Amino acid sequence: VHAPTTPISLIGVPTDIGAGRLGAAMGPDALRVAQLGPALSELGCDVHDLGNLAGPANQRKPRDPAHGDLRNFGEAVVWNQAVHDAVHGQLAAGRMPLMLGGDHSLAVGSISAVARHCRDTGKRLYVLWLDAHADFNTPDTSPSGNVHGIPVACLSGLGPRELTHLAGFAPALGPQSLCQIGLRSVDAQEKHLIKTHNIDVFDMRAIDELGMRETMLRALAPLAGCDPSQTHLHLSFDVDFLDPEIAPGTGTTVRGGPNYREAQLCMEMIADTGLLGSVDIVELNPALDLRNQTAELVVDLVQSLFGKSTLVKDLRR
Ligand code: 6HN
Ligand code: MN
Ligand code: MN
Ligand code: MN
Repeated sequence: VHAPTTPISLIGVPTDIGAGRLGAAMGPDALRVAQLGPALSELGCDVHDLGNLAGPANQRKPRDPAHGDLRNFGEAVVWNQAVHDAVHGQLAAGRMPLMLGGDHSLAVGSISAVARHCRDTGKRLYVLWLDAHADFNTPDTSPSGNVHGIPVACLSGLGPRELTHLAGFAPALGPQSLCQIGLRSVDAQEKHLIKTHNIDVFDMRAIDELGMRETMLRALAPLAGCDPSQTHLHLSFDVDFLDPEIAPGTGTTVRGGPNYREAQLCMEMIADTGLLGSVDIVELNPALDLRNQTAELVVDLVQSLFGKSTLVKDLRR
């Protein structure tokens, strides 16, 4: 596997506007402290850190019935517009955006921009969503009112228009374009929505039964034989996908996630497709981490995602 030749743009999104607790706003700097940029340069990638986007502060507003019964709704919209514009600009310039989150609400903006780019260029879009959660609540079903629990619904066309239509059309994502992996904490009403929307899900039970290799073979099967110039794979990587024993630095841990080797294999198999076009790294919360170990783990995994191989017989690196 070779490092992608597309130049990478790191984009910090320092906000926890969509989360239930503070701290994910420090995620971009924790990833920089853990040397994310240099770790990618070391592999031969061309990387530029564009710095952080700016947006409204988190005033921890209560749920607001006038705004979909969500918390910080207006602020989340402003952040997502900024994310959408930045990601769309980088894609149009032929670069690969890598979002340093920030909470998972930012995926509405990033994936809307990717969807728009794919529509503009006639590319096929496929999104892999690695997460302990489905993030498929709507404002009506959300138990928390937190915007990081609704991005998949928004991208599927369910939710407030300000978030469903960021790309200028909706839904940004059809069910054929999304696959979720690692789920183990899904609200009852989310299960209904996943079923009605026919979303492909490999939950932890599936990973237990199939193993990570077979899970990833099946998750990536729709991309078999795809022309790299016509296909765009987006990875939305919520750090709480990982088992909390190895990744404590995130706000909504759920035990029983993938271990170190399973996570590495997952990343290596995504790298092997050669189709990766954009990435979100979200929900890293340095205030809950131990000596930045979760950030360091994420950097290690992202190296695999960008072609670092543990194969002894792969003599390229
Ligand atoms: N995340 N399902 C819960 C909610 O509040 O809607 C948890 C969501 C967690 C979101 O981790 O990105
Ligand atoms: Mn998430
Ligand atoms: Mn999650
Ligand atoms: Mn592209």
